[in-house]
Parts: sequence; structure tokens; C-alpha cells
Amino acid sequence: MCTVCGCSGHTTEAGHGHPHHHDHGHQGHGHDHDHDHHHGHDHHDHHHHGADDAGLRLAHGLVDAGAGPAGVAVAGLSQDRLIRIERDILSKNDAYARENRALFAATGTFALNLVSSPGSGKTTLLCRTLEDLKARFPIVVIEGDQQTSNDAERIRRTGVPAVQVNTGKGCHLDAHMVGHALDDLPIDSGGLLFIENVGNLVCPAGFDLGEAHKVVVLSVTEGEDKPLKYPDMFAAADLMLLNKSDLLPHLDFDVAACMAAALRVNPRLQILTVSARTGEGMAAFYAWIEARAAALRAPRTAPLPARSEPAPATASAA
Ligand SMILES: Nc1nc2c(ncn2[C@@H]2O[C@H](COP(=O)(O)OP(=O)(O)OP(=O)(O)O)[C@@H](O)[C@H]2O)c(=O)[nH]1
Ligand SMILES: [Mg+2]
Repeated sequence: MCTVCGCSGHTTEAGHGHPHHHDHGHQGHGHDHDHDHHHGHDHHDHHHHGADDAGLRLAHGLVDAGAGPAGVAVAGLSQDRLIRIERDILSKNDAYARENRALFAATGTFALNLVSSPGSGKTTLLCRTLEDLKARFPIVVIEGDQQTSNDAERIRRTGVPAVQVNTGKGCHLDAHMVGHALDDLPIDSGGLLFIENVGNLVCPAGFDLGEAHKVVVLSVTEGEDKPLKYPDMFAAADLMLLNKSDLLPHLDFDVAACMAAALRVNPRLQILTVSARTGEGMAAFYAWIEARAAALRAPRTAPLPARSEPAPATASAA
């Protein structure tokens, strides 16, 4: 199960997160019971006032399923059990992430984990980035999607090696899957690795893949309140790319309000406004990559990358 959302998608819970799709011959996500919530609830014992063992709290028109200590409610699993499962899964994931990070350190590879909701423009942005940077760096890409190799094929058309990971019912990449994908990629010294995570603004936030930074892509068609509604992703990221700026003239999207929302969640977040379509703002992204990659590879005596730079210094409105 996924420890972030509690869904029953595959992860490394059983120590076997595979980077390929399995046909398990069944449908759905563990909903093997029939709930009809439009009639009376006489088949349930519903006393969810205050955070009970299921983690649910009902107050003032809000059912808060994250009120318990596990931060998520899963029917049939107690909060203690959920916490134990989460610790187990995350400690295994972290061990694999450490292995990946050790490989990146040994080879001087700068790894970025691109996260966003579906369709915000990750692959489009990557294709443009690869065309613009492939002469300057060795680059490899890992593509994560539930199904299809569409994105890896788009990447390969730029001439850059890519491995597709299909997560099946899984809602995020984990470090074990990434480790397997790395076995299939030419890792040249001093190169860049871009990992495009599964389109999902929730679960990928909770999984370290060994990357140097998570980069969250938010497009201007999604609404300026998204950082407040999905705070974990914006808290986990070091850079936000506000994409599809070419569409701003056609929308009533408030760039300043969106940036303020993102900075409220993560005051250290750096923000760049870009258009993967027109290339606007992309030079600033490349400069960010070069500076961060150089800082990461600098001798240990050098100061670590200045993660706490004030965001407005790099934030650029369209
Ligand atoms: N106008 C405009 N469209 C864009 C831009 N970037 C991406 N798109 C379009 O947005 C759609 C989704 O782009 P993708 O690159 O496939 O998005 P994605 O985040 O990789 O999607 P998933 O992998 O499915 O999560 C496509 O139709 C792109 O052409 C942009 O900067 N401007
Ligand atoms: Mg994509």
C-alpha cells in the first residue's frame, strides 16, 4: 500500500517493488466490500466525533480523515498499525534511496525528481531541456507512469537514453524502482539524471528517490490555490516551475497569489515562471541546474547549496 494516501497500489511493502507492470487479474483498489453511502448507515457503527482509532474526525461540516496520528485513515486498519506500516515501508525506501544517492555521489550525477499533477507539462518541459542541454551534459531520464511508454518514447526522440517504469496500480515511484531503472542506463561521470514521477500531486512527495532536489511543476491552468490544497508536495520541493506562462493572457490566473500560496507552505521554495511551449524563462531553470549541480560536486569544504536563499530573489512573474 501507499503510506501517503493509504491506497492499495504496489510499493515495496513486501520488499518487491518491481519496475514493471504486473497483471494481477483483478480490478479496483481493494474495494472488495460494497458501500452504498446514499442510504442509512445502519450497517456501520459510526461514532466519528473526535479522532478515534480510524483517524476520522467530524466537526462543523468537515470530515477530517487526516486527524489521527497516522495522518491518513484506512478502513480496517488502526492508526497504530498504519504508523507501523508506514515506518516499515519508508525505512526500506530510504535504504534504497541511500544506495541511489551513493551511486550519484560516486559518479557525480546530479539527479532531479520532477513531480506534478497529470498534464502540467513535465515531459514537454523535459524534452525542451534535453534539446537545450544535451550538448553540455551527459543526460539520462527515468520516466514514471502507471501505464504506457509514451513519455519514454517522447524523451528518446531527443536522442537521450530513457527507461520507462510502469507502476501498474502504484501512484508514485519509489527508490527501489529507480535503482532497477538505473541498472539499464549509461551513467556517465558528471551527468544529469531527470526522473519524471507519476503525475500525482500527493504521493510522490513522501518518497525519497535519492535525488538532489524535488522540482514541482505547476501549470497556470490548475488554479493558484493548489499549493495550499496539496501542501506536502510544495513543502518537499526546492524549486517550483510555474509552467504554461504563454497561456496567462487567456486566463484570470493570479501569479502573485499563487507564489504567495507556495511561499506560505514553503518559505524557502524558489519559483521560476516558465513556458515549456515557447521557452520563456527556461534559461533561468538551466542556470539553476548548473549552479546546483556545481555546488553539489564542489569539495566538501565548500558551503552546501544555499537552500535558504530568499525566494523572491529568483521568483519571476510572467
Ligand atoms: N500552452 C502550453 N501547453 C503546454 C506547455 N507545456 C505542456 N503543455 C501541454 O500540456 C499537455 C500535457 O503536457 P505533458 O508534457 O504531457 O504533461 P506531463 O506533466 O508530462 O503529463 P503526465 O506525464 O501525464 O503527468 C500537452 O498537451 C502539452 O503540449 C506550455 O508551456 N504551454
Ligand atoms: Mg509526462
